[in-house]
Amino acid sequence: MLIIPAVDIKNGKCVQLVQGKPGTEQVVIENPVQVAAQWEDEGASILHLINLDGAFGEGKRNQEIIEKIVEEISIPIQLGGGIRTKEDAFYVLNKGIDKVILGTMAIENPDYITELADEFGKERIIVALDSKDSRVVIKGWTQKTDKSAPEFGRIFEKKGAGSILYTNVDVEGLLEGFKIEPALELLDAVNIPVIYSGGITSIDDLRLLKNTGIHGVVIGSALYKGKINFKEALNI
Ligand code: AMZ
Repeated sequence: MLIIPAVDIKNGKCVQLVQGKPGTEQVVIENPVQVAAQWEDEGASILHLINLDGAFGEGKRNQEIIEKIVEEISIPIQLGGGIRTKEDAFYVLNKGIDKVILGTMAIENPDYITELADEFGKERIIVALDSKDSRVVIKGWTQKTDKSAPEFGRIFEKKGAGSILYTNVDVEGLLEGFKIEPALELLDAVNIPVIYSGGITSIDDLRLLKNTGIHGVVIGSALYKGKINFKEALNI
């Protein structure tokens, strides 16, 4: 199981929010480039990079920092947040980003998934299914759709998504653990790899997920708050 550290950028800083709400910053670190380099030094094999301003509709922010991170580190990067047009996806996939994470765009224009998968290879296309009260949410988690993650998962697998990033928004950033059932329902529904995120708080949480067939996990707050030691996590 891949253990993937998260660097979420807002206003040029590395932050961790509670349930994705602006203003709830529980971690604020000045230099995201240094933070990314530190995860590489500690043995990360992939970096999960989110442009939170982009997810909130301000895609132009943080571009320089993202480019600097691409320049500084040599491990693959999966980037999400504010990739809302095909052109946005083309741009970053041609600029050193290994995989794009598509949330809002995938829901609004599912056929773009197919076009991007045809152009770049499906393994470079991750669809984000962020779930709140059992419904997928988009636009920085402010807008609810009418379907659940398993329902969208089936659709997007057919459209050519290479993998799914599933986030349980209900528990994200709370550091109180997570519910396994919604993740299992999604795993049952699709045959492509699923990466889990949201509420992971302990090494025991990781052991539980490892036994489910989950492809990888994204960890944020628990790493920054010292609840999980990254090197220990890599060795489970
Ligand atoms: O924290 C949030 N409010 C938030 C967040 N972390 N909102 C969206 N995102 C992430 C999703 C996904 O990886 O988990 O941004 C990406 C989706 O962005 P977009 O712009 O494609 O919908």
